[in-house]
Amino acid sequence: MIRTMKLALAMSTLALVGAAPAPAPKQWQVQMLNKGPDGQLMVFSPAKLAIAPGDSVKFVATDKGHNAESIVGMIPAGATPFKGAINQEIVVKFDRAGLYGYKCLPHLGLGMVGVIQVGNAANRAQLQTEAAKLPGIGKKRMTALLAG
Ligand SMILES: [Cu+2]
Repeated sequence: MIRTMKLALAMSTLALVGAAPAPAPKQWQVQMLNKGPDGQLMVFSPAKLAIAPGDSVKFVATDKGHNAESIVGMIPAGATPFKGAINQEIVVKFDRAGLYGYKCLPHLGLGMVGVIQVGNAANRAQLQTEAAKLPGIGKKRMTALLAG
């Protein structure tokens, strides 16, 4: 009888551990800068960020004259595009897994691009194809960000 009760207690303890909730969603920050910590001009910092599905990212208008918007063809299938206005801080919630390529509209050709990886990177090949179509330094930096 006592042995049975001990077993039942052990099993209920295991059930509690198994039911532990997923970690709470996080809010990350990406700064929009005229000059990055490494001296590069017109950057998102960090330019590459890995987060979990359900997390959100705040694009902070640290310097003026920038925005953050997803690039057509560079988000996972079924994901919602996002577009902030110039000088506007936006918070974007990422529910769908995959890679998201984004840009600052005025400075795309100067290389102001970034990548958010939400969970897996299953759509990497598609983004690499699209990156090759970007102008100027945007193409160069995006290709490097997607290299793995
Ligand atoms: Cu910009």
